[in-house]
Amino acid sequence: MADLSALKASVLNGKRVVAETLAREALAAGVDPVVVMKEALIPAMNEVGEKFTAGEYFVPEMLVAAKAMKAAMEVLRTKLVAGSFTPAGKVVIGTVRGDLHDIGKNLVKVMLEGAGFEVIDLGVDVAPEKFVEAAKQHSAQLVAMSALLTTTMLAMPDTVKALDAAGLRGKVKVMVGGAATTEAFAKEINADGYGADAAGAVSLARKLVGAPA
Ligand code: B1M
Repeated sequence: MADLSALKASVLNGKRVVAETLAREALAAGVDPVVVMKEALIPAMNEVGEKFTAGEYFVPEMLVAAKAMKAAMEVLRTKLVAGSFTPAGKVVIGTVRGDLHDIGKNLVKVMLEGAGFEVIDLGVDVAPEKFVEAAKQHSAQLVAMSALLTTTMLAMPDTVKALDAAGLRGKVKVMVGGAATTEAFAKEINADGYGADAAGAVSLARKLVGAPA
């Protein structure tokens, strides 16, 4: 039986090798990778955030936890993307200007790939003009932006405006997400949708490109 609570604890304590091993064991025991994410990895990072807010964790603890989370996610990745065939659509994804948080964005990327989307990942700290350039270059149907900071979410409306100015808004839908954002914020900045989590991001992406649910 896979020990998801030990996996959660390994991420919380920044034990990268243990996290990687336990993620492998969970898959070998036949646990659905989505369950591993929902029951171990995401709750672990949420708890890291709570500890940071409470002053129990500082940036170094957050960093090692993030590294352990990434290592475990990398193990799940192959299983999550297995089974994709014809691309459901092309998505350009990135974390917005000034923001270096990429765990949630990577999770959304992997889930989109798993759902059959072709994903062009621009990484972190992506300027509005980079999103525009990539959307044009790859003829993407969707631009997906992630922001974790209340300061950096303000780069999202700049990107929407830049896509507008480049004449792309008729061709490209925009979805936003990340802990700093909300449905109301998405509406306010004239985005086409908001994804609360990685699974929500997939349903929304399907809806926005008109792919079957
Ligand atoms: Co940062 N950090 N951090 N951090 N960090 C937060 C976000 C914070 C909430 C912690 C806190 O105070 N409780 C806080 C932000 C406060 C605010 O603005 N309101 C914060 C801060 C303050 C900072 C620094 C400023 C700290 C400092 O240096 N003093 C600094 C900023 C650096 C920068 O970006 N310029 C900083 C740095 C870091 C680390 C580098 C140490 C590390 C990031 C490592 C990395 O990503 N590679 C880090 C981490 C790990 C966190 C917490 C603990 C965890 C974030 C995370 O990975 N969560 C975080 C606290 C928290 O959120 N609980 C915190 C797990 C991840 C799966 O969730 O990214 O929300 P999330 O993604 C979810 C959904 O939001 C959604 O799906 C995902 C899966 O469900 N989603 C989308 C995400 N993107 C989406 C896009 C979509 C749709 C859905 O469509 C496009």
